[in-house]
Parts: sequence; C-alpha cells; structure tokens
Amino acid sequence: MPGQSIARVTAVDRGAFLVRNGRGEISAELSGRFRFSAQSGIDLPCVGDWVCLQCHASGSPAIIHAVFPRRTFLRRKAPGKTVDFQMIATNIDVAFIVLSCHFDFNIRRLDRYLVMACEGHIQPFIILTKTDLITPEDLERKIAAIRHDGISAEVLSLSNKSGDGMDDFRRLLVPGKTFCLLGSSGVGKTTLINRLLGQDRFDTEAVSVTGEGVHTTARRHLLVLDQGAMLIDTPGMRELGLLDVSEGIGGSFAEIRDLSRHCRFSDCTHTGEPGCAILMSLERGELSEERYRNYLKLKKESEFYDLSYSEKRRKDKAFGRFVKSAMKQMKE
Ligand SMILES: Nc1nc2c(ncn2[C@@H]2O[C@H](COP(=O)(O)OP(=O)(O)OP(=O)(O)O)[C@@H](O)[C@H]2O)c(=O)[nH]1
Ligand SMILES: [Mg+2]
Ligand SMILES: [Zn+2]
Repeated sequence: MPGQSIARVTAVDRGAFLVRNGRGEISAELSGRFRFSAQSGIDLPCVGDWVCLQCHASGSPAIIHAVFPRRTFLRRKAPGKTVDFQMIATNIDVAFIVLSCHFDFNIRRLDRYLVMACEGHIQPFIILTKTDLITPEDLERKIAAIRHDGISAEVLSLSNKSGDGMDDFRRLLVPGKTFCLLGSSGVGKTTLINRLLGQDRFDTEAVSVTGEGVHTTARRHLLVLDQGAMLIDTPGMRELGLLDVSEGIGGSFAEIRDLSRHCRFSDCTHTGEPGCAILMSLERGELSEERYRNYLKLKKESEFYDLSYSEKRRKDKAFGRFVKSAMKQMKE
C-alpha cells in the first residue's frame, strides 16, 4: 500500500507503541480495524515485532496496520489465575538467561527459562553475573552443578563491577542479531546494558543482601547498540508459568525424551511403570534425581495448564457462538 513501511516495535506502554524505522524511534498506535480484529492479547504488537506502519507528515503518531509473522517468540503463562499466554518479546536470536552467582542461583528456575527459550525456537545462553561476590572455586562449583544437571547451553560468567568477562560478552553481540536479557529482578540485566553503553542510561537499583530487590526495570525495551546488535531488556519475572510447552520440554530435556522412547509402554508416565527406561537410568545413577524431578514437575504443570487452556478456548468459542446467535435474534 502506498505510504506504508516496515518498522520494529521497541517499546509498548498499554495502548501506545514506540517503533523504529530507518529514521529513528517514533510513537505509533494501532489502527481501529487492527484493534478490533485482534482475537487476544498475543495478537497485538509486542517488543521485537515487525509491523506494517503508516507515517503521517505532521507530528501525529504513526499507525500500525499489521504484525508480520513472528520468527521466534518468548512467552509465558500470564501471571495469576488466568490461563492465557503473555508475549514477552519476539524475533529474538539468542536469549541471555541471566542468573546472579550470589543469591539467585537456582537450577530449577534455569530449567524453566531453558524450556521457554526452546519452545520459542530461540538459542539460550546462560550468563552468570556478580562473580566479584564469590570465590573462583565457588564459581566452578556452580558451573559444575549446571553441567551435572545435564544442561548443555553455553555459559559465560562476568562481573559488572570488576569488568571481568565483559569483553567476552561484547563479542557475543554480533551485528544484525537480536538478543534478549531474561532473569529475576536484581541479577544485573540493566547494569550490564549500562556497562555496554558506557553510561548510566537506565535505572538500576541496589538490592538487599538476600536479593529480594524491588523491580527496577518497569518495561521491556529494545535498544540498538552502536555496532548494530539489538538488545532487549526485560523486567525481572516473579512468575514463570509455562503453558503449551511440550516441544520446549522435549528439547530442553532431550536426553530424557530420548530415553522415554525406550520405555515399554508408549504412554509411560515414568513414575513406576515396569520397563521404564527413565527410571532405570535413574537407578543406574546416569540421570540426576533433581533433573528427573524437575522434568516431571514441568511436564505436569504444562499438561495441567494445557487442559485448562483448551477448556477455556472451548468455552470462549461457545460463548462467541452464543453472542452471535443472540445478536441475530435481536435483529430478527
Ligand atoms: N557486586 C555486583 N553487583 C552488581 C553486578 N551487576 C549488578 N549489580 C548490582 O545489582 C543491583 C541490581 O542490578 P539491576 O541491573 O538493576 O538488576 P536487573 O536485573 O536489571 O533488575 P530488574 O530491572 O528489577 O529486573 C544493582 O545494585 C547493581 O549495582 C555485579 O556484577 N556485581
Ligand atoms: Mg533492570
Ligand atoms: Zn517411562
């Protein structure tokens, strides 16, 4: 269409958007038609989306007409009781899963992030921050614990304070690719960005010793770095519920998935059936107990939410039909 161009969403604030095109960052809003045709929240533009944009000569906001199909995505179950998706960011090449060596080190949470990245077809990369607060031996033990759990994603440790590991991190940020920082509040995601930029452009917050910090970054934001890489900062997530992630679980726990093909029963739940290849591997000590438990827990959670989600969709559909027929009757 004439006057339309492609732009990338860099920030979302309720109904208002910031988008970037060749000329810089401008504000934009949805066209009325797009807003009303969106079926659910995940159809709306999200940070990282490529959109079809119409710019106006005057100072008024540009209009977003459509979102291009997403190549990759990061999404979770919306927090709280609702069973629906929440899109975190899209079209990402590498997800940096940031953990602090100091307080935040939790392999079960790490597994969740890995499943989330895998489900969205994104390469995960683990970043351990705050190495200045622990001994080198302690750091080695932490990395060994990750490997012992069977996690094969690459790991880079660094300190935003001493600068150790920063050059290696910088080298990962190749031009033209999009990276996303994920992780709990207070692990140092924004500090890492400020460090890269060489200035305190974004707010960071002092956290208490326990790490129970306040949420500092309020919004997701896509930045274009000088050398041409794109980096998305996200606020720490308290809840990381997973919905519809069977593919991601299979990918992240690939060795368990492979084992399960050798179980005697094809519908084996791996919790006590005879001839269960996973339990046998556990008994032989080849599979770590913690990883096995975490696998079962994530699988159960995912199956539970998947059920409630399909139930909800079924009800939404039935409700939609009800509204349609009621409207028709009113017209008659
Ligand atoms: N000692 C030490 N402190 C760090 C390091 N990185 C960050 N910090 C401190 O950790 C605190 C939290 O850092 P932030 O960058 O705000 O954390 P965040 O991950 O962006 O947190 P949210 O925005 O809430 O998700 C700040 O006080 C930082 O100065 C590090 O490598 N070493
Ligand atoms: Mg932050
Ligand atoms: Zn089994």
